[in-house]
This record gives sequence, C-alpha cells and structure tokens, in this order.
Amino acid sequence: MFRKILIANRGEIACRVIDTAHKLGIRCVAVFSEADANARHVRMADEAYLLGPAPSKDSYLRADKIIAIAKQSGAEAIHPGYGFLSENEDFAKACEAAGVVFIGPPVGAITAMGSKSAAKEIMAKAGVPLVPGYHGDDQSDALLSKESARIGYPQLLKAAYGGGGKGMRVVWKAEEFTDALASARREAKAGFGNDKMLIERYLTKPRHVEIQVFADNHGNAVYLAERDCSIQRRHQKVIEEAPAPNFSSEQRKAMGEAAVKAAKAIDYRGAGTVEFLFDEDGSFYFMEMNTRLQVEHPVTEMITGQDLVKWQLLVAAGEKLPLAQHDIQLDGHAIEVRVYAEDPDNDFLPQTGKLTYLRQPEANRHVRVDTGVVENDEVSPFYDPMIAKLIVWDESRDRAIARMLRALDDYRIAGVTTNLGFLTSLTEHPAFKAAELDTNFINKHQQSLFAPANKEDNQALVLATLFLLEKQKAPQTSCNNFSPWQFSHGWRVNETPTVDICLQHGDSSSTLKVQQQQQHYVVDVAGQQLCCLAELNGDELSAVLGDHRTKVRISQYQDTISVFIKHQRYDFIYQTEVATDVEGSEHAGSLTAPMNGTIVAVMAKAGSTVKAGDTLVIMEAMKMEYSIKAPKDGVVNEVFYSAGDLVKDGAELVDFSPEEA
Ligand code: MV4
Repeated sequence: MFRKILIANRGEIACRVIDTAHKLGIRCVAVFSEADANARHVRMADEAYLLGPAPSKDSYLRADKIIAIAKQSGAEAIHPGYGFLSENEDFAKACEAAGVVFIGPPVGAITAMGSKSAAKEIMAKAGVPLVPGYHGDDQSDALLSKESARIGYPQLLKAAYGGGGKGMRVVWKAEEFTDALASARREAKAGFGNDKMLIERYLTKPRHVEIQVFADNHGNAVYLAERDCSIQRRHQKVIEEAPAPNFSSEQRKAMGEAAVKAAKAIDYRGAGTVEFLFDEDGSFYFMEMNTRLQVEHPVTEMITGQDLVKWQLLVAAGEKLPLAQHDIQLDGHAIEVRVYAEDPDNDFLPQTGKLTYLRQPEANRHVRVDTGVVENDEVSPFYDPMIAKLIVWDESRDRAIARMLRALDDYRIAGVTTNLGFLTSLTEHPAFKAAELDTNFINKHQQSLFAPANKEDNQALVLATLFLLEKQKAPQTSCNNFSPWQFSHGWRVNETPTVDICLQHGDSSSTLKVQQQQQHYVVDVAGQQLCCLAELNGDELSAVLGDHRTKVRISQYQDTISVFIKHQRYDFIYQTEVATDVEGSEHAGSLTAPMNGTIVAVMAKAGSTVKAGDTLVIMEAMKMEYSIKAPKDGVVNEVFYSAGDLVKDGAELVDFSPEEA
C-alpha cells in the first residue's frame, strides 16, 4: 500500500479522500490555490503545497505543477477526485510518465469513454443495450436524414463530444429535423470543437439510474448496486439515492451485469459508473460511462457498508477487490442532497460570502456530512459553490426521507443564501415520497416546489427582538455586559421600562416597542400587544409568544440576526434606535450616566435654564441610544463631557440644580 499520496483536488472530496487515506495510515499531500490557503483540506493534510492563483486554470488544472509537487514531496500516487483533471487523459498519461500512480482507470479507458459515439460503438459490441438510433461515422446530411426517418419520432440529436445535456435537440416530427441538425451542429462545433452527431429515439419519461462498478488488475469486476439520480436541474444532480426505488433485484442483476460487461469491454480498472436511461417499461439503455469516483458515491457506501475510496487505493496499489459479487450485500436506503451556496429564488444564482454561522446535523450511523468548509470560511466565486453533501441512511426509504428532513432542519447556515429550503421542499414533496421519479421532476413540479413559503415574518421579528433583549441581559455577576434591564438607576422607581427595537428585514424596517414586566415582555407588534416569555441558551431561544410556544435557533453576526424557523432563514439587520427616555438620576444635583457608553450629543449648556423632560445628553451603548433628560425644571450649572467621549456607568454628566419648589 502507498505510504504517501497527493490529492489533486479541493473541497469536500479532498477532505473525504484524506479521511480514508489517514485511516489506512497513508500520509497525504494537499495542493491548494491562494484562495484555499486556509481551507479544511489543507489543514487535514500532512503537508500542503501552493499551486498558484485562485482561478482553476492557474491552480487545480495545472497538471505540470501537481505532478512536480508529487515528485518533490515523494507522493507515490495521485488521487484526482472528481472534476478538474479526474477524466483528463493527458494528465493520466503524464502521471504514468512521471512514475506516479494515477488513482483511476487506465488512460485507454478514459479515451474510450471520451466520445459518446465511440463509447456506444464499444458497448454495442459488448452487448450492452443502447437506445435504438444511429452513432456512425457517416455524418452526411443524406445519411443522417435517412437514419432520422428510420428511427422515428420523437428523437434526440446528441453531440458525440457533448456533455451535461449541451448540444442536444429533441425532434418531434420529420419536418423539424433539418433545422434541428444545423442548430445542434453549430452548438456542438462552438462548444466542443466537434459537430459529430448521434440520433436516438427520445425517451419521454426516463429515469437516470447508474451502476457503481469496480474492477481490479486481477481480472475481477463487480457492481455495487445502483443509484437513482433522476432529480436533476439543468443536468446537475440534486438528490441521489440508493437503491433505486421500485427497482427489482432482477433488474439490478440485469443492469449490473450489463455495467460489468461495459467495464470489461474497455479493460477498466478502479471505480467507474455506468449511466443508464431507465424507461417506464423497465427497459434500460446505456447513456455514458464516467471514469471517476462520482460525487454521489456515499449513498452506495451507506447501503453496502463499503468505503469506495479505500477500494480505489487498494486497487491502485495492485491489490484485489475486497469483495466478490456474491459477497456484496445491500442494507437499507440512503439519500444524498447537495447543499449549495445558491439562490433558488433567483434562478439558482451561485452565491459567495462568509459562512458566518454554520451548524451541521450531528453525524451518526444515520447521518453523514461530507464537507470542505467550516464556520467563517468564504464561499469563493472561483469554484463550484457546493458547501457539503448531506447523506442519510435508514432501514427503509420512508425512514430515510424522514431522517433527511430532520437533518435538513438541523442544518443551519447564515452569511450566504443556500438551497437548504429548496432541498426540503423537494424531499417532502408528495411526488418524491411516492417515488414518482423521472428526469423532468423539477420542471414538472415547478409550481409547488417554488411556491412562496408561508412566511413567518412577524414571528421571526418578535423572536429576533426577544433574542436581542435576552442576549443583553448581563449575567448578575458580570459587570462588563450591559442591559437596559439591569441598571437600577436609569429608571424612575415603579416605571415600566420600555425599549424600542428597530430591525430591518429586506427592504422594510420594523420598530417594536417592548415593555419589560416582572417575568415577561409585552411586545407591540402588528398593532397588538403580545405577552412573551423568552429564554436564551447559546443559539437556542425558547419562547412563548402569546399562546404559542416555540424553540428556534438564532445566530448573530455583527448587525445581522438570523432566525431559523423550519427550513427558512430570516435575516434582520439590527439598527440603532432611541431605546427610551432615561430620566437622569439625581444624586445631589448631578446627573449620572446610567451605563457605560459613548456620548453622542450634548444639548445642555452651562448656565442654561431647562424644563423637566428636556434632553440634556444623548449617549449610545450596545447600539442603543439613550436620552438623558432633565428630571425637573432647573438650571444646568456645568457639563462634564462632549460628543465622542466614553463614559462609565455612574459618571457625572451634568451638574444640575432643580428649581426650588
Ligand atoms: C436522453 C434522454 C431521453 N432520450 N436520451 C441528458 C444528458 C445526458 N446525460 C443524456 N441525457 C438524456 N438523454 C434519450 N434517447 C433524456 C436525457 C436527459 C437526462 C438524462 C439523465 C438525467 C437527466 C436528464 C435531463 C434531461 C434529459
């Protein structure tokens, strides 16, 4: 087994590979860009080397630098992860040429699967089922038109060197063919530099079911069941699960054996995934083969109990597959969702920013989080904005769905917009629960998936207010905290202290007047007085609002209070507000500061005559402003501070002489 490997990747997959490598006693070399200097994968590795500036082309795609670092560090092998150079045949070749093991398939297998038409040619010969169609080299208009008529409609035009749905055109009837072909060719030429086309009968409601295969250097090849990845958005997988719902053991065997045939047909080594279109009538057809470990591999690991990265390392080191086909047992059901910094309400626009608050569901045998970030990390614009993969397992699909919903609720992120709410809407959707899956799922359920959530704005507003007030309750022993409720000498005896809290939410601002009674608050909100109780423990606020008891998590970063209610996050910006009139407390003619703070303004002038209630001084403390007012008609003899001065609790602000009664 290797002593040291280099992980030529970043984010969650780099952390995940390091985790398994360390379990096997293998030392790990990380590579990083300037943007990732403090990234989790760098901190997990035993040593790390800078590649260059943040852009991938200057860092994680710099094959030459990566191989040089492998040689320099003494790494015997390179794990490419997924994406970046993981399916780059030149990189695989360069690794071998440099005497560094590429933890992946032989170069020939990567090459063979690089072209859809070449791949289909190989699979046809291997007896792997293909969608009826044409994938030949003759690309003349006449021949393609003849084939189009033979295949029938609807049919799909696909770019042989396309990917991710790019360069595809559905042709619903004969008269559309010519224009569709011209358009698809133009797009393929522009996108992939090659306009070779395939024509296939179009399946209108297919599922995406893929088989995990593994082959070693000793002639062994197995399949480790299937994954259903039908729920995609613009050809990006959103939810993946294993095993595929409503998929019989006979179908598993048939598709699995076809996938092993495909792997053997290209003399495969290592981890691979054979993707199939699974039609409504139970037939399945080869779509493409991915010559890397897939993002969604954890769901396979959860139901087979196997560590697929460990298998990769064993096979790359020349060992046999750990299990034979008959040893592979399936247990339970696993679901994975991809947690992204993106805005589902804004066409899933990628988001960047600081993860100012990050709480993950607790990991156990039912819940797994594969992530490359920690709280206060930045989601950068340079890379895929995936924050984590959340994977759950349970004995049945229904229980796994329940686990996922709970885990999504327990996943709280502030600082960037995420798709957590959308993932909850997907997972709890009746059609998902009923396993009514096909590749058009999100489009089909667009309305219900993107229906505006019933907003709990007012409830969130009150909870944010109570959080602020509870947070500012200075513990009895602490003198460095401050609370509008703690100091005795700011209020007139028997007066009910009131505080106005101003919070901005989106474009609107709300100011809530709160009265502190003995053991509860009275909050004026939406024109009614709400009697509230609140208790804050860390980031958990337990509250009673009127007759409604609730418990929510709340975080604060600088001015922003984030309230997590169900799977929605409500952000409020806390604004300075004149909290209340603080009657200057009179001690032998002087007016003292009711708390530590800063003088904002001084209205009083030495020698001036003032009326009871006139504002003499305004001070600020903990983002609230307090007006110190004349307790009676009288004369200001002397003023001791100016705007900007810091004052301590009890400091004498003004020498004041009340008018003789
Ligand atoms: C198809 C198809 C229907 N009929 N081929 C999309 C990209 C590439 N993975 C192949 N794709 C499809 N090929 C035939 N003959 C429907 C799709 C398809 C799809 C497939 C899998 C997962 C998501 C998809 C989303 C849209 C279309």
